[in-house]
Amino acid sequence: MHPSWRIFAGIYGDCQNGGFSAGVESSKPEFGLKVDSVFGSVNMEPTFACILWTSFMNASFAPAPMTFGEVRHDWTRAEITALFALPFSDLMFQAQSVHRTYFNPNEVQVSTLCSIKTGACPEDCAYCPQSARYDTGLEREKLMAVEKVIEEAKAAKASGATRFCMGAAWRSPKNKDMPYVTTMVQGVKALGLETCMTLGMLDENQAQALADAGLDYYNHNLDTSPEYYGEIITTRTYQDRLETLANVRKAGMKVCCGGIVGMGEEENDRAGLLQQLANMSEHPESVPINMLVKVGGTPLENEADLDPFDFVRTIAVARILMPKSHVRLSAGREQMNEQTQAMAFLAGANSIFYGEKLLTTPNPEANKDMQLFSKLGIKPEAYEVHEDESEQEASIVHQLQEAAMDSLFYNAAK
Ligand code: SAM
Ligand code: DTB
Ligand code: SF4
Repeated sequence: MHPSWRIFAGIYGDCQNGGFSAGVESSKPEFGLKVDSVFGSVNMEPTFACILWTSFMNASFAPAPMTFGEVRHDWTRAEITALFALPFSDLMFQAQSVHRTYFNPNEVQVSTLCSIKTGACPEDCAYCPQSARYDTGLEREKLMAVEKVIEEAKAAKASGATRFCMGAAWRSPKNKDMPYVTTMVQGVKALGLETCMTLGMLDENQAQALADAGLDYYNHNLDTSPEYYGEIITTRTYQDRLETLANVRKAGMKVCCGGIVGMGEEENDRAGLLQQLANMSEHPESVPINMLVKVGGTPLENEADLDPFDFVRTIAVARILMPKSHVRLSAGREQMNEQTQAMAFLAGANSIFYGEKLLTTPNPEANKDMQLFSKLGIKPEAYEVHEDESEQEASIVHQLQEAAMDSLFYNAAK
């Protein structure tokens, strides 16, 4: 047969003439369709034939309807591994679809970090420049004075941040530290900023004290998969971390929890970390995905670079698994080019740390970030209005409406 001939077997519908036929057809595009043999045909009212034909086509040939953005807590490792294994474009398409279900894709939440207590940490986290066990050349500092923290928060607000994250190099806060940190929370909150702290492990009372002071978010990362965890930290367990997270939830604060990639782990470990996060009974509201910042003197200083595509894949899978969470393109941006960061936003990242320093290592300069936002048409996400503030706003709107009505009546009376 001439190669341009095509053969089909099946059922043919003809809406115009109200008929169906079953059979084999062969076609040659240049000459139009030619039905070679018809096994049987039915004739009916054209509109009915059309409805029947459309339903048949939808049922048989339309791709299964995809549901994007279902919030689940029962992800299996195999499902997550399968997402990681998707062709890059398919993964990005799914992540984008989920992202657009819940978020404006052109808005990114902006947080600023402040190290309120630097260095000399007793823990042995292999990635961390602040561990007292590694000689990283970092100067240790005492707990920052409350007034100084408030000054830093004011500067962060002035430069456009909406959340102020205070971090301390502690295994856990001492009870004598609590009055200072709770005063910091109150002071920063009074500026109209969202507050976040990361102080290490918390017991129930400490979590409650922070919640009572008005702390919005507590950051405590799982860092990696349960299987790989022991390669990175030995001084506290995975279970310790889960308990702190449970105490944070119980106290009513929002959870900021994520991890680090590029620590020599395998893709299965990245899947394992995301599985732990996604199967929590409530997803963390904020999920920081950090690219390891390799710091001289730490055990991971010579770790091989993670391929940027694998980093972006991790963001995309996090977005699919936790559709309503803010996924943060966290540490490591200083070492990333603009194109990788743009891909991370395309993959569903919608939060960053903004300002020239993370806790102790460099972050891109503010104006560089603003240029990137402008090139990509991204706007900083506005700080969500809280209930009491929305009441205030509603009352302002009401007053404005009343004023408008008054002037109408005034004019009418003239
Ligand atoms: N000491 C507290 C704790 O560990 O919970 C709070 C501060 S600690 C620096 C907060 C998080 O920063 C860590 O859990 C880790 O995920 C991240 N981090 C620390 N050093 C990092 C590095 N070199 N690269 C990327 N992320 C890092
Ligand atoms: C998080 O996940 N990343 C931030 C924040 N939570 C506290 C810290 C990144 C620290 C990077 C290394 C440093 O600057 O010391
Ligand atoms: Fe200490 Fe936190 Fe660094 Fe671990 S990550 S060494 S707990 S400051």
